[in-house]
Amino acid sequence: MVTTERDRTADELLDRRESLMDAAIGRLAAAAPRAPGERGDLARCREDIGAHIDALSAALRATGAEQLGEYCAFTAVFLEGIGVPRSALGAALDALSEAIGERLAPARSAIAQEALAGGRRRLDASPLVTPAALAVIPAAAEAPGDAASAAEALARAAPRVATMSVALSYMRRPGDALAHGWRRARCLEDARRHLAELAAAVDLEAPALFSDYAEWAQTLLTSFGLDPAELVGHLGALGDAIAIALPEHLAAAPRRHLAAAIERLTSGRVELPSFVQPEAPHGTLACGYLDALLQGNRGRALRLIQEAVEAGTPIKDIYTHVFQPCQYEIGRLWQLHQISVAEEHYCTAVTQTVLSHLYPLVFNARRADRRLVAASVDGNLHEIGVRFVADFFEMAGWDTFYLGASTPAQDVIDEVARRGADVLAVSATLGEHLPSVHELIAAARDDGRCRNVVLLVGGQPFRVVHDLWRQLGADGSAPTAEGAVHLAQELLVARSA
Ligand code: B12
Repeated sequence: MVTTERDRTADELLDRRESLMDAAIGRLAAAAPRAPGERGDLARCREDIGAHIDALSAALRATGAEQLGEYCAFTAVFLEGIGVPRSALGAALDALSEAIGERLAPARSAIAQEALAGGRRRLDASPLVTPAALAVIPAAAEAPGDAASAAEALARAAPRVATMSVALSYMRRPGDALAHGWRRARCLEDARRHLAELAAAVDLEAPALFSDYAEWAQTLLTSFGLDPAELVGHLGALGDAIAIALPEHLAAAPRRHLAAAIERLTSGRVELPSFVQPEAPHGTLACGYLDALLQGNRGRALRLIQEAVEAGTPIKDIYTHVFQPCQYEIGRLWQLHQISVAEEHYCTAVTQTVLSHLYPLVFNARRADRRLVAASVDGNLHEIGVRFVADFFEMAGWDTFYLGASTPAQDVIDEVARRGADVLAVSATLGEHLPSVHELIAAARDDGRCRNVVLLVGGQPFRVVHDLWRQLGADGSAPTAEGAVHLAQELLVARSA
């Protein structure tokens, strides 16, 4: 690859980043002693100048002034959203240009200053960022138009769509940008997460998956005090950004999924009732156990379960009616911002310990001469659901090999072959785990050693869309561990008939 003078200038800008930031901020402070912009925050402004240098350097390597113009437009929208006038960004870019003139050799400073001036001119356009204005901006990365599917196009365009959607949202609801302040970078992260979940749902043509995710996100965000209209607005902006970034035939499906999610969010208040109810089967025990967890009293939690077992409560009932609803409730309380991540970790760890105390009872069933390998798919850190599945098979007399969280596909397959498993149980929790499930199932199908193995999938997404397993190429799914055992037995009988 040929290194041009533009590339060398781009390198030098990064090498001299710190000194350029100092020089530019010095000029700004001298011009307006109290504050550049109206933030009175020189340190923050210095960081912004660092970001401008990075953008300029990237633009010199890639598409040039147009890319920098897009960066300037988005930055101006962000800054206006938090009360910093566009003129302040212009002043910062001018100060940077002067600093470049002062610190770089003339030939290179001319290259950098010319590119900067091109981007800077974009600030004079009005309005700065609208769908129409964005439409004429060439795609920064690979054009997604030749993508094989809407999901692939969405994945490729995701970084650009995320930025565009946040800029549009803030432009339409500047009050949000103001309220978010410097936490607005979180909004970009959220947009990327929305897009990953959207791509997974689009890939499987399962709008319910994305609507379910949107409902979850709405509850989470509003528990942090955000206005419910904010997510609705952001999903709308995502749809508009997708309409701009993707050709019409590829934009249609994601836009339909977004419309369905918006419809769900706006058709009534999203309620999230407790998973632990005293009137439910074993509800009193579940309430007591949850209380012990939340009080940080693991001795009492363990005693309650041991007493229930001694009084004859079936182990399976304790799994189904105590541990599972309590784990879901812990998740709900975290989602509603009522307990911390640390409290969630504590409660989960206690339940794992209590589960281990029940193992003498779990492992004493009559043997069935069947073998199960059970694992959470690569990337899935949730291990208790699939542990339940393994334990229910164990209680049915199977020899079980429970591999735990996030297991790489090839290792799972090798283990299935090594153990001579009759059934493989794979667990996913988030929509974004589904591509890995797909890959694992496809790899198992391709491996001659797994030819006779029954492939089951399960976990939260499969509880939302009941026939999702078909699209992923599995043999079946069940919403519960108990159901998984019955299904496996049925499928094995059908196979041997
Ligand atoms: C504990 C927990 C964690 C722990 C897990 C630790 C561990 N050692 O397992 C940690 C901290 C790692 C974690 C991380 C995250 N978590 Co979490 N987590 C939970 C929590 C509170 C409990 C999970 C659990 O134990 N469930 C109990 C089991 C028994 O239920 P289950 O998994 O549904 O399994 C049953 C069935 O689904 C089925 N089943 C399961 N697998 C299989 C397989 C087969 C083959 C079959 C047939 C059936 C089957 O049978 C099981 C038994 O009946 C849940 C709450 C919830 N609702 O589950 C949130 C929850 C799942 N987590 C959530 C989130 C958002 C996250 C994070 C993204 C948070 C973050 N920002 O980092 C990360 C993602 C990590 C990742 N990459 O996977 C959300 C997901 C929301 C969503 N729809 O997107 C939830 C729902 C919390 C909430 N209410 O907001 N989490």
